[in-house]
Amino acid sequence: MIVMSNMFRGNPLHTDLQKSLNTKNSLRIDRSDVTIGDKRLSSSLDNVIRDKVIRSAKGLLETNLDDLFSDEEPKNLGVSEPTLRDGSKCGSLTSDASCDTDSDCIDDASREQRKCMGARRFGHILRRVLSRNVFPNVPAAPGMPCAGEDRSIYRRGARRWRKLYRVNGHIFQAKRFNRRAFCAFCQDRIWGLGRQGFKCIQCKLLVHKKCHKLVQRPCSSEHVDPIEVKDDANGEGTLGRAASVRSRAEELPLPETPPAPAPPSHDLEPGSQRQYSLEDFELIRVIGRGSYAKVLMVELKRTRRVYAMKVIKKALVTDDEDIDWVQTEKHVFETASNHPFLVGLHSCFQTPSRLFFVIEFVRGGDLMFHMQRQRRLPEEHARFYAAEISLALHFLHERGVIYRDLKLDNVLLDHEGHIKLTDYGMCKEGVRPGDTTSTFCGTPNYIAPEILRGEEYGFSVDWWALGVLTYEMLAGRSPFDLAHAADSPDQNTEDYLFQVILEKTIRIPRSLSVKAASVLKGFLNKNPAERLGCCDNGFLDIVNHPFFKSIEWEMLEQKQVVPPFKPRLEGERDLANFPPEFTEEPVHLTPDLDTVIADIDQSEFEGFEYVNPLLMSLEDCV
Ligand code: C58
Repeated sequence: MIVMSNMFRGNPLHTDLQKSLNTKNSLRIDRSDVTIGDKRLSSSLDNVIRDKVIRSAKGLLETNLDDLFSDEEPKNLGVSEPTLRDGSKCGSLTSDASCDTDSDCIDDASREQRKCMGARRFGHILRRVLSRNVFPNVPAAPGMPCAGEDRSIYRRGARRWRKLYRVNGHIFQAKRFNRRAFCAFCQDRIWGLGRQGFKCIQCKLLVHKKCHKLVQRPCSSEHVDPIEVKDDANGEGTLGRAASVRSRAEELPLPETPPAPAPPSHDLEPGSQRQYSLEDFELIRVIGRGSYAKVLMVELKRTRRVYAMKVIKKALVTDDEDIDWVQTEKHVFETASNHPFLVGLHSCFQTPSRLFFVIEFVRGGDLMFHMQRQRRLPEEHARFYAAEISLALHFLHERGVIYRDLKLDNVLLDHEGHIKLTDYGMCKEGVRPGDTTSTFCGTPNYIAPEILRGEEYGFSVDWWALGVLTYEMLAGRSPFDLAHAADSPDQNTEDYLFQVILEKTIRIPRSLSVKAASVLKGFLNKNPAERLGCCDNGFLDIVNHPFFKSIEWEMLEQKQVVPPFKPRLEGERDLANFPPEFTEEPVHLTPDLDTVIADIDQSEFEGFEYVNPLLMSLEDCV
């Protein structure tokens, strides 16, 4: 199944720019059932790409992640000057949204008629500290826990979603191996990333996923020393994996033992932790849509504070791998918390048909919206955004996460003009330096050549995407601009775009400085081994690149550098910076259908509920 968020936005004022910046469908291919939107991949890509894509897709399963929250306290620091030159209000935009289900779909005509959102009043009370980070305390350094932060909360629940498979008395659980491990059945190494092997939770026997049903040796229920040895320098595989064939016939999901009781919270009396539910929120607007998710702007009724709410239909995530990505999303929220340039999570809850992530709200809109109004950015501005994004990416990479969906729409601006990345739904976690993965996913315009070539890839794909995004900021169009191909049906396809990404020499506009041209060439090197940020010195090569010479990286990470542009926000609920294309989309959620719910195994989602305890205690104070 390939998943994609067809989110086209078009601003009639800048149609060419729009066309050029667009091509923004996030896609993911799981297993061999490959379609892009309503197109079968086989008819959409040439054979070579198709075969590679399918090979990649068969290999590994996905994980995903998602969003966070934010806040909107007007901070009177007197730091940023408004620099918006264009005072015009937003125009109508088009969206080619591929709906998560038909019931939530809106038709093309109504999409095209979307207008600007009106201004609304924010009824929040927010503390200064929260406008910086997710938690009310400032961590010693980005990524460090805040005082009183209980990190185990992120893992609660997520663990319980693992399925168990019973064979011959063994109870196998899919597992990711950090060390070299060998299959007790076929003796071969258990290769690859992701949950490539199974481990019996009783006797600890390790086997390939593909071998687990063939295991003859019964489970002794006694601990058998697993064949697991320390990794060595050459530990990474160059051989392809055999496609693991999955059959559900003998898989018996078992109830798992309940998780250990949560350690006491520092902020609350035990048992006083409140859960949220849909009734606690007023749904204000649809603000975004992806293949798996719809994103709403909501207000917590009790505090009148505003959040982004990512809504996922359970029916879309009911197989193992998809559940994995929901887990990954939660894990990445954990990783992302306390980093100034990544959105944070407020809470999670569910209804019979849906999962809800309540995310800190970042109210300055996204870079796509700002680019649509500015056409192209001065180098100084692009440098600032590229540098903050680099810090966010580097932070994720250091923690084993490939972001995989960097694009203008996912770069949000807070009220001061600092960036925050949102949508962890495409992330891959558990990646060590030198590790690679092979899932075909991303947003077409930003997909790195190594993904298209079906190669194994690592963090390099994020630096490529940063190259594409920086090019867009500086040139006002995509480096793979298909605007001129618009009238030729052959050239207006995803296949053609992929061919261009793979083969076309990227032309840098002459108007750009030598340093800007050099940084773009560095990031947009089609060979990941030579790409800026991917060589021996890694991130240091970016830090030391002449284009970033004026950046004071430490100050930047502390949010001590004044952003070049401050979103103009009239009131606390000013929506003028938001993309208008969803304005007329009904904000309600369709009623749960018994027939749909009957097919959902609710046990898969046990433990999804979560409340960020520090945020909640904060709410209690206000
Ligand atoms: C913004 N591109 S996660 C709208 N879309 C989204 N906004 C936010 N998170 C997400 N504060 C999305 C999407 C996700 C996955 C599916 C695709 C869309 C978000 C998170 C936190 C604000 C937004 C544009 C926008 C930015 C700000 C306000 C309104 C719209």
